[in-house]
Amino acid sequence: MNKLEKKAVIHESACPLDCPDACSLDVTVEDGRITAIAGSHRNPITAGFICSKVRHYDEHVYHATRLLSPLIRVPGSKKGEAAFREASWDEALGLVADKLKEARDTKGGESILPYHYGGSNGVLTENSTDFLLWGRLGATRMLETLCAAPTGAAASGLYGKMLGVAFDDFVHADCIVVWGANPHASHIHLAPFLKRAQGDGTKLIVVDPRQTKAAKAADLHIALRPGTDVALALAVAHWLFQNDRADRAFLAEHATGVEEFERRASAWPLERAAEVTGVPAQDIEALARMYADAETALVRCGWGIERNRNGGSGVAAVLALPAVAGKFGKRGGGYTMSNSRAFLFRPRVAATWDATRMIDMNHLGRALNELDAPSIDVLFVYNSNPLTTVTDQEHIRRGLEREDLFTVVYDQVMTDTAKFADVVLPATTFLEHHDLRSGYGAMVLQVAEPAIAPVGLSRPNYEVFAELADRVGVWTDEDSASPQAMIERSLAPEVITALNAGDGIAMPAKGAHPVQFVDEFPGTADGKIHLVASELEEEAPHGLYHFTEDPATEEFPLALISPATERTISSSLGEQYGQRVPLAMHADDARARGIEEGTPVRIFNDLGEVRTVARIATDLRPGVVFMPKGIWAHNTDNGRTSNALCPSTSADLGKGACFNDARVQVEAS
Ligand SMILES: Nc1nc2c(c(=O)[nH]1)N[C@H]1C(S)=C(S)[C@@H](COP(=O)(O)OP(=O)(O)OC[C@H]3O[C@@H](n4cnc5c(=O)[nH]c(N)nc54)[C@H](O)[C@@H]3O)O[C@H]1N2
Ligand SMILES: Nc1nc2c(c(=O)[nH]1)N[C@H]1C(S)=C(S)[C@@H](COP(=O)(O)OP(=O)(O)OC[C@H]3O[C@@H](n4cnc5c(=O)[nH]c(N)nc54)[C@H](O)[C@@H]3O)O[C@H]1N2
Ligand code: SF4
Ligand SMILES: [Mo]
Repeated sequence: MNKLEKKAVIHESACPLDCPDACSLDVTVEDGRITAIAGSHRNPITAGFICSKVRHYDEHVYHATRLLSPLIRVPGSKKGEAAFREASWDEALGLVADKLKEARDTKGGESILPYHYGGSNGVLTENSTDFLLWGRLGATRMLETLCAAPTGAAASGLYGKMLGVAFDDFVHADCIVVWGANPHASHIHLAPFLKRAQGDGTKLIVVDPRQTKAAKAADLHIALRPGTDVALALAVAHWLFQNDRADRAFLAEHATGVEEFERRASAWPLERAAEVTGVPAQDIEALARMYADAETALVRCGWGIERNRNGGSGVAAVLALPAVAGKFGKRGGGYTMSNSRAFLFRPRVAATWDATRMIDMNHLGRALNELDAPSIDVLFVYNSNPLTTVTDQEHIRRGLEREDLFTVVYDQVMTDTAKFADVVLPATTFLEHHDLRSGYGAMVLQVAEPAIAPVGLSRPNYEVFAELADRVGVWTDEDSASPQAMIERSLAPEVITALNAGDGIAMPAKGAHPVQFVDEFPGTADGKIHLVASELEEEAPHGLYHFTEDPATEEFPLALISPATERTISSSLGEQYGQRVPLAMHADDARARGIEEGTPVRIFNDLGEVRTVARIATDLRPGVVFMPKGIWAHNTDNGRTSNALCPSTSADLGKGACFNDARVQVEAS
């Protein structure tokens, strides 16, 4: 070790985790080891602070469950038991390459299923050499439906995905509606701006079945039943039209489908909406009035709206409100949702992989157990932990237990899914490899270079997929796995120039503070807002803005919701939290079942059961129970998690997963 390496060195980095904020980081390295991670000011939104998850990310990097070498399942051991022996990369990749070639040559490339999501990954570690390999093997493709599919469809249909209001422009609004979002857990850098705005007199409204931190601080909390946002938003729209608070001049100039939208909204007088949403009619009216009265009003539309049968229509109805009320055209007015379109990436290799069959990632259980012609014989999981994060968990577990399925899991730590693998491959973390990441809240693009050498024998995705491509004979001399070449392939030359000028960080060419309808307009073909977009109308099984009743039955009356918490990012970092996670429920629901704080409970429906203890919650409405997303087998008494109870049904748009449509019964056990 030379002297330089012994000194503390601060490396600039960027957080690539699945979080809207895209923080810029200062990573302190001493003797080749990370000793501190702090927020920097390079991305202004970071403002020098970061979440505790990433402040302690070194605990993930050096965790006891960190994968340090390739592993091969011990012959005769049961899948799921995690009985492995260490292997060299050469042996492990040799085995994987043989299985891939055998599958392609005997049953065709479609018998291979790459399962990936890329929640914690940028341009270089997802959709780069991996897609080149899968495309050339002709593997089965995967429709991405776990997250943001309904919001994406609705935003594209209505606005052609217009960029939203920047977090630091929230202070210019007089009224902010946080609708189905949980800033204090899921995008913490919005929270200080909400607080500042409230300090300056801005009214805050929160629409959420739970009393989140934002809801506690709000002037009005609308604790609606999950899955009823479409009814609530249409009732608000109807009230605006009826009370002459709609901006008809704006609509005439900038929107299509106005008459039809008004007609559909008119089906939702306050009383009907009150019945469906479980929110008193006067509260719905108060929401409409506060929103209409505000000179500058802003909707922060989150992902909590989409994860149910009515999710697409719910998001569309919420996004229609600023158009109906004429709230665009002022700094801090309009809406914000995902800003992932702030940077346009060039079509990557994915564009050339378009002929093979596609399966819905939310139907992994079905794909592994029931698909034929051909069946899935090789499953390659990376950038994802599906046994934990995907619905219909028992079905997936049965698939993973198949002795005739060859499963590869490529991850940083020994996840629940990895325990079922035949071959486990060790991946680097973002502090050990190159990546390029754009935020989806903050409008910023950042290069992240390695701060430390790979831990153990771990290797970055772009190298491993390139080597596999070579081993199966589909790598060519024109291909490159060098970070620089991959960046050049992904970005337009002017973006690369901006990145170089900014020393690894770039803002959108138009700036990071767009005012909607002043310097940012709908990206639809005619530049207008399509309130009843024909493609959405065609896609939604019962038409856009249709309300499908609650799936609760007498047998399974309670709505189980499973949104994010501050401790983990989806299931990432869950290896650090081994504690039992309780089921939160309202005192009335508990009392009716003879359950008290700490009572062991069985939560069940037709799909499965979870055993843990009850926690009596004061932040839930009766009829709604809560167990977070991303918890691991070690967090419950029977190794099953919320997704064991979530159906693999689809939302009305984008085929989005319906995590919050789980309906369950709970009993003391
Ligand atoms: N700490 C942390 N941050 C994260 C993540 C994480 O796991 N942990 N995940 C990241 C990812 S992948 C995503 S997609 C985003 C998600 O970020 P958010 O948009 O905040 O989404 P969720 O946490 O799914 O849900 C937000 C809120 O919606 C409420 N909700 C549930 N059902 C309904 C409903 O039917 N209607 C309404 N109006 N509200 C409802 C929930 O109670 C929750 O408080 O956050 C990202 N940031
Ligand atoms: N019940 C319920 N379930 C949900 C949700 C919900 O609301 N409720 N929300 C859903 C949402 S919004 C999302 S986005 C999904 C996310 O679900 P997943 O896509 O499964 O995301 P993570 O759980 O973060 O898992 C990512 C895995 O990739 C690994 N990884 C990270 N970087 C790399 C890398 O460079 N290389 C390799 N090989 N591996 C890497 C991490 O260690 C981690 O194990 O979960 C969904 N699941
Ligand atoms: S997870 Fe989000 S808040 Fe935490 S450091 Fe990363 S970008 Fe920032
Ligand atoms: Mo997500």
